[in-house]
Amino acid sequence: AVDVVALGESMVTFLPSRPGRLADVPSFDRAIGGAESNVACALAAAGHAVRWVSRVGADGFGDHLVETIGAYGVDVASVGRDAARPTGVYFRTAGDRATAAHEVAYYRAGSAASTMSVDTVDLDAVRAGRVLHLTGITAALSADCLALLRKLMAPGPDRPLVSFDVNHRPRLWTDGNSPRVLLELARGADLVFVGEDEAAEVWGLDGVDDVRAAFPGPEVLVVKQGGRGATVFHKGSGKGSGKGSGKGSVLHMPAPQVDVVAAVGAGDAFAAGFLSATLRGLPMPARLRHGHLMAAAALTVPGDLAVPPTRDHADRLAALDDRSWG
Ligand code: KDG
Repeated sequence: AVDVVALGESMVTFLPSRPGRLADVPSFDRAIGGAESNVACALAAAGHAVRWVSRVGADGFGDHLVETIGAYGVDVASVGRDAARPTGVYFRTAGDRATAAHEVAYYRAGSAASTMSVDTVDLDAVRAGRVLHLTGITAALSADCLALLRKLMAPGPDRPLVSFDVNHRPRLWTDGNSPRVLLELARGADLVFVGEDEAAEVWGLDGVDDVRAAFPGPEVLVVKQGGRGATVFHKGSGKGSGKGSGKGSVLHMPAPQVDVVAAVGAGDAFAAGFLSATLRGLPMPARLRHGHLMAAAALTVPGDLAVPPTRDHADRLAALDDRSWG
């Protein structure tokens, strides 16, 4: 049985060999990126049965993605190959240490993954897990990709629990539709991850209570607050959250303070830690702690995808007493 299916575009990522403007960086190191496969790899490393569904080109970069993600133990058998379109790639700078701002140059328009659709993707393979993890990035790739998300999220008996990370990528939204589309998609999910800053940027929402008011539907809503931690709103009716208590709850969990090397990928790692703990039926405080621990691992490496702590290691860290958690 598959625990989690993650669907989305992955790219070969080029990380700068030294800090500075994109215009000045002389060489780049190859790595991999892709929000959904980052989640899949971290979940597989934590011992879960995970499938990644996507499309890549019939090219060397496509081979590299499939082989690297497969080597994490992720099932890549449902990844389609497109002989006519390339695998997307992207370059980024190291970013400013103080502001974490970095430059990104995507080469992904017309990529193989942008042709994911209800016709090119095996819908049964996508719906086969207990959880289906999706993000707002896919909604921005093409009209076909958006239609695919809508189909997968449509209520029905074969819909798995849908986990949705808003993942607003302003550079991908050139049509001004992101506030409307991302709101619609996030409202339809069972479990939503969103950054407090992101919610302010996309919808002008101010603070965690405003965010909850905008998303009354999802059973579990996680608002990530950067170095300040995260707040989870839980309706407690059962679906998507392990055992239902029948009572709503709100819980804030501070994050461990780390020296940030690169913030990219931390949100994906957080989602993986939270989902892993959810699948294991751990209580809400432990879900948040596992999210923070995975995020800390990603924050402290240059690439998008960190080597996460093992499950045992994460359990030991999550069990540290409350004072260590700030
Ligand atoms: O969340 C990290 C991702 O943003 C990164 O790995 C690349 O998928 C990516 C994107 O679309 O920006």
